Amino acid sequence: MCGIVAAAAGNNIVPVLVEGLKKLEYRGYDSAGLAVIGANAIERVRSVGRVAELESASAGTQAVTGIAHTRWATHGVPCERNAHPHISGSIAVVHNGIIENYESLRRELTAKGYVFTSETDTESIAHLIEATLKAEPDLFAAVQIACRRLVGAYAIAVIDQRQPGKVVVAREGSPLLLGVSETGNYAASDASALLQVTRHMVYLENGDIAELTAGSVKITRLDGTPVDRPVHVSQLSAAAVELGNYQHYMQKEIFEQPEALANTLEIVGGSKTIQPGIFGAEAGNLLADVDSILILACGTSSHSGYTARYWLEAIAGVPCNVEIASEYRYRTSVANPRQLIVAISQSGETADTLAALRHAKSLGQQKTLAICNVPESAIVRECALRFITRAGPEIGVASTKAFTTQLAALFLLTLVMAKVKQRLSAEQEAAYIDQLRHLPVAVHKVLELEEAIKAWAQRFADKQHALFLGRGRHYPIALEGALKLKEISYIHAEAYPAGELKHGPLALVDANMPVISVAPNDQLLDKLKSNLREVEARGGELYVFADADSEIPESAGVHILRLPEHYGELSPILHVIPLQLLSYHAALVKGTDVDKPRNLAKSVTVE
Ligand code: HGA
Repeated sequence: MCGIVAAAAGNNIVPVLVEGLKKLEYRGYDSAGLAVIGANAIERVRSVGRVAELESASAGTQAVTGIAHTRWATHGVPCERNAHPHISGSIAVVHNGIIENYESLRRELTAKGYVFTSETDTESIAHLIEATLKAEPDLFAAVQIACRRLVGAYAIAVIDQRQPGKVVVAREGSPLLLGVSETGNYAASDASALLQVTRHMVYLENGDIAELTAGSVKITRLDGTPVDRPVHVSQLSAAAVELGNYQHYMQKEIFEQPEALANTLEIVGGSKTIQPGIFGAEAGNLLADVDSILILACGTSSHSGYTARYWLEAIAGVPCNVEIASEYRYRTSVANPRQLIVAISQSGETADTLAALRHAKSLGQQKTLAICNVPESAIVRECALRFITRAGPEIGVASTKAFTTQLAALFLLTLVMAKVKQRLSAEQEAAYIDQLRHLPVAVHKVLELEEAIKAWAQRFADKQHALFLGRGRHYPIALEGALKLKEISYIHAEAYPAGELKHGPLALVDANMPVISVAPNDQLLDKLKSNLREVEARGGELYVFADADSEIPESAGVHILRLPEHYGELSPILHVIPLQLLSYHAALVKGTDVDKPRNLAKSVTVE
């Protein structure tokens, strides 16, 4: 979601702010802006659209202290008036998150004479800090006092024309880190924005506030208690966030999957067995007492959870439920302290998943496991156990390599649980490990289907709707295929377990409704074939992803692509790849903004 960059340095920081925003573009945004401390007044530039436009509009602006922002609107339409920074008197503020008590603050500040010029919740923070400065002239102290009055989630950065050379930042709920160096100090929503100036990062905790100048960093809690936060040297490679020879990040990330899986599975090494310790030192004891699993996630991560449910129940014999995090956190549920909570999130900052995890813990569920792609993220820090997928930075909004590496992690969890429950022989374990090890090669072969899939995509571009079918552990893969297609090509797509077809969606099938089916050669194939006949009989156009040995004949209305290998339990990991490619190429034909689909954001840090 929206991105923040802030800088206090010894030389002109405008290029650093702009470059930082460019690195955060992947998070999704609709407008951008920056403000710097000028010679006589705050200088602010805002624009609706791309950071490149902000860059042109701010050409010639120079300063040593400033803040910048990409906004993904939550309160008020995307327009210049609502774009950040927001100014009140001598101060300017950028904000990521949602202030829940903004209406009462707005009433209070309006009564004091402040005039609101935007519809955002953020503007109330600007006026609140300005009002506080009247009694407490020090910016750091005033922001502390003002933040204590905010309810909701925020990461903010503030500058004051009357206190040049200083940036104050604070976080509660939304991500924010500092980048420290000898020539200046910086803050941003994630490390990729600051690699241009430093590798030395300090991760702020919720409730932290920091003051940055070119030569100093001070961090306290909101009540003023000083805190020491360690400096981490970021291992993120700048090249990992570059596009290289690819046209889009999504394409790059689809093709990085063999490597991402190999890196994620490296933890298994050359061994023939898997130890619980891959989930953390405490895992052996903690998992021994687990009687069931509840997976909490949103979007694509929930689809990896739904797939894992089939594995966990079939292979490990552990009852497993999957719940959409935003639903779970608000319903009254029956707590089970022996249940393992698995929170899955690419960024580890997904607001709903984080809140659902905290809700589970507040109910007394202390057995928690994070499956995330970002080691220093909030979800990882707040779980007892963790597994870090090693997909590398995922920039495209539509998740691809994060999904397949989550599946690999969840399969490892399945094997560990099966061992704990004594349901896995040494031979079975070794065979599964061999299959896992071979996965990168198998994925590579599936990627070779790209040319054939491109031809299919041509036929999709003019369609309004599409139906995805799957059965068993491939039903979640159909869900993921439908989500990918709607996210980036804006073609309306729905997924059904194929057996449900006759209970409703068959009514929609005609020549204008392509039906995409995931049809691996498993025990449900014969049932699925009957479902496909039902579509064919109604004039529907079928696109089937089958295994080499699934005997489904091609005919006028039935197009078949065969995956090179039949992959048993791990087949969902292979079958999602052609669906990713299909969505990608359909979006290319339609000419949509593949990496930044309209209205969507990458790391969903608001509720
Ligand atoms: N609520 C603020 C900031 C939105 C945000 O954090 N987006 O990711 C606004 O609507 O401007």
